[in-house]
Amino acid sequence: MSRKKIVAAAQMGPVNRATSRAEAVSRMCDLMRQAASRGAALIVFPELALTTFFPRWALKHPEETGRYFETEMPSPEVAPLFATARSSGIGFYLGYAEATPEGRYFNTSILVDDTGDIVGKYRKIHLPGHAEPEPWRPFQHLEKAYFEKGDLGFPVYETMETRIGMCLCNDRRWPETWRMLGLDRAELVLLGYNTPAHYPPAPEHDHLQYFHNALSLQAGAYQNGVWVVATAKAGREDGCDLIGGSMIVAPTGEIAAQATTLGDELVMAEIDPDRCGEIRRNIFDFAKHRQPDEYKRLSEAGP
Ligand code: CDT
Repeated sequence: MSRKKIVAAAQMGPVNRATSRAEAVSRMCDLMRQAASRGAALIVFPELALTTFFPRWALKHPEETGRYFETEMPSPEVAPLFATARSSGIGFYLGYAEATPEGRYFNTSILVDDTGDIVGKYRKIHLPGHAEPEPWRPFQHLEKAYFEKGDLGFPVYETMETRIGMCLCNDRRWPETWRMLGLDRAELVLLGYNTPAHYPPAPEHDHLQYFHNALSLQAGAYQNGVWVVATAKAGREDGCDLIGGSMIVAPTGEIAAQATTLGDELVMAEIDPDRCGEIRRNIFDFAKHRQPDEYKRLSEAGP
């Protein structure tokens, strides 16, 4: 039986500090309804989709950052997203800031199936930026201050007839992320991102931000034979420009669909999980061609 399905990247324009969660969720429900009406089975929202990208400010943690974290999922404000998913019969990926009952803080994504049940969770492992405020920067990137490194590894979930893995933003730049998911036979990798157009430590690379996004996604897809749905929060958010470029990538590394704006926009394509075999039975047949004995340094501390 065919496992083909239509998937959607729900790119979002800015969610400013002054934007309420209810407004953000209402925009997300609109995107979800539109995607479902166009036949989508699964929709992918950005990293930290419910709020502004608050690590760009030096705030007292958790006193001032607390308002950006979710202590329950779904909260009453986020519940309409689950209700819309259930009534539309569409699954979703959502990135948000998670505060646990024990007072731990993670940059998290969840996978919700087409009946509205949470079936998977990922906590971001590659936290970029810095742990202390750096006043010389035009904006901060304090993920290392506000979040703990994820403690769930790189799980792959079998749901909606597909093996689905997740990651978040900076994770996509690391080949280890993709290989961990590939080794666990993921067929579809979902990810959300917030990528500033300006990178203060190396501004000479600013013009490469879209290229490096596509390069990472296409290489990760091809080298592991997986489909990818990658979704940006884009545009000028609280004065900081975020790249767009949300896309769906095939296991061959080809871009199947791509955003053309910096606002709320659906990027959709039909995917066939069975096509992963085109790569995995051939050039990247891991069982036949990988040489793990030669890769031992990969699990040691570097450089
Ligand atoms: N959110 C996130 O991980 N953003 C980073 C920005 C560059 S590192 C400061 C990214 O890899 O896109």
